[in-house]
Amino acid sequence: MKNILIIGATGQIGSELTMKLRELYGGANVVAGYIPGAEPKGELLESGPAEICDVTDGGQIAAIVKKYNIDTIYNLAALLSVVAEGKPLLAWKIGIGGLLSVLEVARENGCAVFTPSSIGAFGPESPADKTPQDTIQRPRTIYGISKVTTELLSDYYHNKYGVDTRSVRFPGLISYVAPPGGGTTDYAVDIYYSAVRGERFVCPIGAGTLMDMMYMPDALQAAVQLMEADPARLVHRNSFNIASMSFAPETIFACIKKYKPAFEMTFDVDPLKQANADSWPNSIDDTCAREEWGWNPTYDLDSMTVDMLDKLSKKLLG
Ligand code: VAH
Repeated sequence: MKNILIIGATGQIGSELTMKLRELYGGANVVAGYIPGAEPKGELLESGPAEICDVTDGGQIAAIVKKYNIDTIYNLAALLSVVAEGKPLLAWKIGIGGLLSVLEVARENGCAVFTPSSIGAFGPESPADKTPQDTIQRPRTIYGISKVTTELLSDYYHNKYGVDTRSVRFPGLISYVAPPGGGTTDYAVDIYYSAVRGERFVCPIGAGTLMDMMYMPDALQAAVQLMEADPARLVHRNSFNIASMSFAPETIFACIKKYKPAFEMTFDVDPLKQANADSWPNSIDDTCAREEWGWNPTYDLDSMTVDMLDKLSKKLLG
């Protein structure tokens, strides 16, 4: 039986991953780690244990690992690309200082560790179309630099100490439960909120800007499936390219408009977000994930749009 700690359990990914893992492994076996000011609420609070867990405090992590006999840590604590660019030292402290705390606790206690990377780990020199699993990575953002370092440190702890570290390079994640936390791809979430509220959407990303995106259910499945994969099959570990769809703003707008004919969009490009987006892949090659652990997404843009509009209508309009 798995005993799991999720660090960052009330964030965009964590709030849904915690519930999925509790369904799979039992509520009592999945500890929601959070920081003061981001306390778990409602079903997340009532469905299992929760502990204050500051990713930069190795002692706090170790105490929780021992208290609950944790064997798997999902480390989701991070500042996303836009917020990180405004607070680079904090982004590094959380992303890398925090990761080292987690890896040291995992090394001392025999825990497996999942720490997400991102398509933001690629840069302008990386091939932009069908970006390969193994290629040059020289991102220009502190977010991307921290994600490349995350990949290298996670591999280091596996190769040197045998820690079972695994990771995927998430694209932009789209969900309706918890809002994203200040990323370049947030527009692909915000556009659905505008459509359901009957508001014109002002898009901060320019027309024609392709980015990989993924619906949250597929992202959660990827994390769980990778951590359950047979280690003997893994040629790679940190970090797997995974992909499901790639689109530009006008494409997602046109898809939504099929179901919301009155929906309108204009552009007001945010230079920082656009610079990030321009430095990231247009599409990525996820052959290795498919071959090594059976990655196979289920949602495309149309089925995601139908589900997002349905779920947000119930959430926002009752
Ligand atoms: C961000 N949503 O925009 C994140 C993601 C690929 C982008 O890592 O920062």
